[in-house]
Order: sequence, then structure tokens, then C-alpha cells
Amino acid sequence: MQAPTLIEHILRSQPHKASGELSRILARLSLAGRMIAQRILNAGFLGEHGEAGSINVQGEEVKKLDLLSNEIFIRVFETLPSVNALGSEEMDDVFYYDDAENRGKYLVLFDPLDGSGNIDINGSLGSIFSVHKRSGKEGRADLADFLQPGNEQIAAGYILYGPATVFVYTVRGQDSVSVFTLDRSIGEFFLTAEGVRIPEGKGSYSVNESNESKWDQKVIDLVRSFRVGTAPVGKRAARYTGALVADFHRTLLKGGIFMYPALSDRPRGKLRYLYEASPLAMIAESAGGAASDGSIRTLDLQPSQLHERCPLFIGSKKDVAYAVQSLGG
Ligand code: AFP
Repeated sequence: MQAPTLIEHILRSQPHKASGELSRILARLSLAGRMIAQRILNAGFLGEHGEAGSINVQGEEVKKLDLLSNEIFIRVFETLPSVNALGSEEMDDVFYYDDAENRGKYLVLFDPLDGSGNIDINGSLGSIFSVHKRSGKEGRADLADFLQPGNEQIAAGYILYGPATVFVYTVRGQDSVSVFTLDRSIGEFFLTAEGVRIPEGKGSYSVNESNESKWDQKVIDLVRSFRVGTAPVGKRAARYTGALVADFHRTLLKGGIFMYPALSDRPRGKLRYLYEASPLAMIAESAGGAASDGSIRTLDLQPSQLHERCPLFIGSKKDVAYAVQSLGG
């Protein structure tokens, strides 16, 4: 039997009385994913590898593909007036279209190309997204509309550009995570897994161990316990790709924990709350897992800036609970 396409799945899952706006946003996100996947495939011979020559708001070197991917996200929502404004890891401030005053209630936030350090080595990359709603206001959205805790997200997901391109999403109230794989020959995503649950008691620990000298002693002990097998939840194998989406996707399917703790020179770690931690936390919880900053549930954190960072411990429920307990949270 032919598996449903992503669009069929989105429409089938939409509540009866829904206006269809969210479905259209998800459909456009899948379009952005297909366009970026194609761009990545061709980047090597189109001269689109390498640095763009600028530094982003995070103080990081911007790659050409970061900018191209960001442009793609902007373009796909231009003709969708239900989307009022955008927030992107690659843009310092909120992005408005020229007709922002007349646009709708949805806000889309995204990290257009996560793990861009992997571009030039043909490693895995990803895009992360979330959809938020403004509360009962008309006109142009303001910054405050974007500063919502993760538990207010309407939908969240990611696209992983690996050997295959996969689209993973969840919608608030459904508590179910679905995975779709792109058939490149016809440009269509097909359902490949539904109701995904993060396995318990197995999998990997995923952390950049070269940061050990900048960790708190409790983090050093925690990571060691996963490595040598003294953690009560069991021993975990070490895996780290340097692309959060790839490391998270493995954790989602195989179990274990991904960690990006606070560092002595970065007290709130490296990862961005709105663009990385919060959407993935929604996926993790919808798949029966958990996410925390070491003491507070990730989805309960209240951001005060667009580019706010937070430590992240995410994955199997018991592994995250053990991490939080070990850190004294
Ligand atoms: P880049 O997009 O700059 O490569 O950053 C990727 C990332 O935000 C996330 O995808 C990784 O998990 C994390 O940073 C890797 O950071 P380290 O290089 O410090 O381990």
C-alpha cells in the first residue's frame, strides 16, 4: 500500500473546524525543506560552499548556504498572508514583509541551516522550525509576540538533510511525532514512521567532550557516568556529529541523551532557545521523552530575547531525569 504523503497527513490530522492556515504553513515548510535539500545537493559545483564573508548576531561566521537557506524561508512565506512575521537565527531582528500591517496571526521561527560547520565536509545538516500564534492582536507583530515559552508553540519540527532528507513534525494537542522521507525523484515526502516514541534504557550520549575543561564538576561526573556505565540508567555509546538536528534525530530514534551544558565562558551554553532548544523539546516530549536546561523543563523557560541561549539536556525521559537529578536541578 502506498504511504500517505506529508500534505495528505497534514490535512488528515487537521481538526474539522480548522481554517487550514496551519496546514498551509506546514506545507510551505516542507517546500522550504525540498528547496534547501536541492540547494545543498548542488552547492559544491555551483560555488555555494564556504563563507559568505559576514558575521551573524551570534558572532559566528556566516556560510553562503546559511544565507541562501534563510532567503528560501523568507520567500516561501511571502505569499502566505496568515504568517505575520518571521524570526530567524540568521537575522538580528524580527523580519517583516512590506504588508505586515495586514497579515495574519501566525509567527514562524527557524534556524534555516543548523550545523553549517558540516557544509564543506558533506556532513548532515538540518533546519529547525516552530510556529507560534499571536494573542488576539491586529496589525504588525512586535518583539513581545515572539518571546513565548515553548509550551505555547502551535507546531514544531525539523528537516534533516542527511543521506536521505526527512521531515519530522508535531502539532500541539496531537502528542504524536511523524517522520516523512523525501522521494527525490518526484519531490514528495512520504510517511515513514508515525507515533514515534524515544526508546528508554539504550542509545547514546552525545556531547562535545572537548569542552570538558569549561564544564562544572557535576557535568563532568554526569558525562563520565554515561561513558563508563556507572549511570543508574546504564552505559551509553558516544556519538556526536556537530549538527544538532542529526544528533537529535538519532536520539529520537535510538534513545539516549544529547547534552549542550553551560560553559565557564558561556553561562547559558551555546544553543538558542527559540530556534533550537524549544522546538526540539516539543518533539522530544511529544515522543515521550524530556528536555531540560538542567533544572527547568525547557518548554517552561521564558525567553527575554530573540537570540537567547540555554543549556540543553534532551532525549529519553529517564536519561534526562537522571541528568537533572545529578546536576541538582
Ligand atoms: P553551526 O551551525 O555553527 O555549525 O552550529 C551548530 C550548533 O548550533 C548545533 O547544531 C550543534 O549541536 C552545536 O552547534 C555544535 O557546537 P560545538 O561545535 O560547540 O560542539
